[in-house]
This record gives sequence, structure tokens and C-alpha cells, in this order.
Amino acid sequence: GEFIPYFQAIVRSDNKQWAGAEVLMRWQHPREGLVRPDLFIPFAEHSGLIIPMTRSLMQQTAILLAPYAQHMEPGFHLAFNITARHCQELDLIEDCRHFLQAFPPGHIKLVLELTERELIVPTEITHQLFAALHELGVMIAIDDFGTGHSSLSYLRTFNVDYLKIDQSFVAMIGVDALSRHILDSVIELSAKLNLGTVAEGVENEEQSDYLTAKGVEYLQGYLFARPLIGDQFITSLLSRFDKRA
Ligand code: G
Ligand code: G
Ligand code: MN
Repeated sequence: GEFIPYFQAIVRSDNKQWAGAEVLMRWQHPREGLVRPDLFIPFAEHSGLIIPMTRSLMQQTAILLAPYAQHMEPGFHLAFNITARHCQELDLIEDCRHFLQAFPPGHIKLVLELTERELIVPTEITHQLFAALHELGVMIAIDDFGTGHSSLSYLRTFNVDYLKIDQSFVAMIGVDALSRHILDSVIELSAKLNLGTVAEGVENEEQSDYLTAKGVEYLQGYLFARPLIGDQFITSLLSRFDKRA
């Protein structure tokens, strides 16, 4: 019960309204306080505990957020980080089904973020898994895109819907021309492959304006919202929704 969800909003670039959120795990340690995931996720992965921990994170998120579904726009994204190893287990299908069942039918989109840093080995299981997830309407995003080495066939094999451009590329905006060309190529590739694009780590207006002008659909970063604990996320969600209504 010490591993809890934090939520970071993802905005639509054209109107900057909340279009979804990424669920980020935190360890609320009784003595150490809040522990960042980079300090414990590697151990959780190594021990295999990451699978029940992620399941618990999905359950906690459904309990916290489902009562507020009507304050989320239709198609609101809720994204979880999933490790490659988790994709070798068909249990993930049931976890996703349960999560979706907690919300009004068709109201939200469940997104699984798979990091590009660890590639999923295609097996009979992954084939079955991704077909079933697709059937359920679960969307797949490649996280930290540009930092790993996924091929075009990899993106096709796993039926990818979104690319999340790594924050290291966003940080290149306004720095030098060469870096910007690299970023531009990643955005163009995403558009040519007909994938949705999310830029991570957006911290200032210059980055936001640049990415919006380049047609990146979704933005995430401290400029819009920090990762928030459940209560704060819900309060912020409600106040925004009320202003629009
Ligand atoms: O949350 P932060 O803001 O500190 O995230 C640091 C790293 O930990 C990121 O790479 C993020 O993808 C990863 N991370 C956060 N939550 C989870 C999770 O629930 N599962 C996995 N596998 N990784 C996570
Ligand atoms: O899952 P992923 O590897 O994309 O994790 C996102 C990480 O980036 C989390 O650690 C999150 O806290 C962090 N993050 C989110 N927004 C920003 C930002 O605007 N700037 C920086 N430096 N980090 C961010
Ligand atoms: Mn992520």
C-alpha cells in the first residue's frame, strides 16, 4: 500500500486543455518520504514485483478517478507505464479489462506506454496480447521515443498509436540548429507513420509554441502541470471542467 499513483496532465496543443494524464508511481515510504521511481523501479523490475505493483496502480487509479469520469472530456487518456516483461503475460489483458470496466463505457481511453529503451521480443504471447488489447480498444504509445532503437517494423508489429518524444529532444529547442533538425525529423516521422504525437518535458512557452506550430498534437510538462497526488489532480480537474461548462 506504499506504492501510490501520481498524475501528470497531458494537454491538447491547440487549446491547452487537459486531454488526459500519465499515471506515475511513487513510493510513499514511512521513513524516507516520497521516493522517486528511478530509485525503485529497476529493483521492482528485476524482482518481478513490477507486475503486481502495476496492477495495484491501475486498481488504485480506477478507484480514485472513476467517480470523476463525468468531469473528463470524452476520450480522456489515462496512460500507464508498462515494462517489456509485463508484455509476456496475458494477465495484462484482464488488468486492462477491469480498469476499463470501472469507467462509463467508451468514456476514457486506456493507453499503455512502452519504453523504447527496452524492446519487446515478439512471441506467440505478445502476438495474442496485442491482438486482445487492440480488441479492447487499448492504445499503445512508445515512450522516450528517439532514445532507443525501435525500427519501423517494430512499430507496426505492436500496432503503435502514439509516439512520446523524449524530453531530451524537447530540451533541444532553441539550443542549436542541428539539434532542432533531429527533433523535426522525429516529428515528421511520426506524422508520416500516421501516429499521434506527444511531446514530454515541455517547460517553457518557446518549446510549447514550437511544438504546436510543428503540429505535435499533445504536450506534457511542468509548463502545464507537475505530477500531482490524487486529491490535487482531482481538484484541478474539477476546477478546469467547471470553468469550461
Ligand atoms: O515519475 P518520474 O516522474 O520521476 O518517472 C521516472 C521514470 O519512472 C520514468 O521513466 C517513468 O516512465 C518511470 N515510471 C514511473 N511510474 C512508473 C510505473 O508505474 N511503471 C514503470 N514501469 N515505470 C514507471
Ligand atoms: O515515463 P517517462 O519516462 O516519460 O517519465 C516522465 C518523467 O519526466 C517523470 O519523471 C516526470 O516527473 C518527468 N517530467 C515530467 N514533466 C517534466 C518536465 O517538464 N521537465 C522535466 N525535466 N521532467 C519532467
Ligand atoms: Mn511514460
